[in-house]
Amino acid sequence: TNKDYQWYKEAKFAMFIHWGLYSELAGEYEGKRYYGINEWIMRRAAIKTEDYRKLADTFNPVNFDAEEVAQLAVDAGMKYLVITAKHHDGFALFDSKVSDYNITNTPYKKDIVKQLAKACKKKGIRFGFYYSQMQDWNEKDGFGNTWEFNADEANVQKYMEEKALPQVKELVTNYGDIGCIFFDTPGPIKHEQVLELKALVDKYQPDCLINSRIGKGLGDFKTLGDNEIPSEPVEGLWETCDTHNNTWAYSKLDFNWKTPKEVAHRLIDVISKGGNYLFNIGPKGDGSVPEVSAMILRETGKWLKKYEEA
Ligand code: FUL
Repeated sequence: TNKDYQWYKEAKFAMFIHWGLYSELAGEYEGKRYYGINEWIMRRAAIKTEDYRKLADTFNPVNFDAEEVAQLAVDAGMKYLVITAKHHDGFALFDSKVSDYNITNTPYKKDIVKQLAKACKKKGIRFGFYYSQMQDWNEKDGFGNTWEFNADEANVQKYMEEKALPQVKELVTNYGDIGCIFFDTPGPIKHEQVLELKALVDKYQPDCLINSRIGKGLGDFKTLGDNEIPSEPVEGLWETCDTHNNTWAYSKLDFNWKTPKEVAHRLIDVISKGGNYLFNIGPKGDGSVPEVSAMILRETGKWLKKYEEA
């Protein structure tokens, strides 16, 4: 890449945040428990769009404090933060004119992406977002909702033109400098579709770094597999995304936390092989960061400080 990537090379440690309507369900739907990745609960429980959308009527994360979250990242020694602006469920955590399926149409109303972008700027760390460019289970033309829509009839190009591209445009034009974008699950994306998406980002944010999950090998840096730590050094710019238990989004059923020592160990492992470590937390439906996640981050930060002083 010929973009300014020096900051990314030096960053080493970053915060990933998976947060959305699924956080409200926290691993349980209609009395049934779904262990494992909770951000996939809509698919795993085959919830119809009409029913899943009802979660927006009660989503009211009054305990969310953007500055506190950004401060937590700073305290841990992290240099950038990436939040799920729109995950596979299709719900936008930002004020979108493109689709009314967004945070402003919840009791909470306030733009979460805007608050976090501002808080990161204030605290001196870079801001980035996650955007699911192909999978959108809320749209019949999006990719992935096979339990309700007929995949053969989906017009993914239409979905790209009417939702993904215009929403990404909103994200790269309304929120100041975007350090990086984490696209995900490109699936059946076509070469031309990747080029169009990339051109859009490059036009408005020429230095914004795009990850490899945009598809077709066209990213500026490589995101390895989920929770993957390579056994050997990797060439070029890359990151490992890693979560602190067995889910990215909050689940009340998951207590399989990594200890601060394990997190520090994984961080060092990744850094020593030349990568960045994007460590994930999942705020609860009410917006608060689970106490254990906060503890892990603070303890890891303390450990790093000691190491720097030595
Ligand atoms: C995956 C997604 O499908 C997961 O839900 C999560 O967002 C992870 C980081 O990427 O492929």
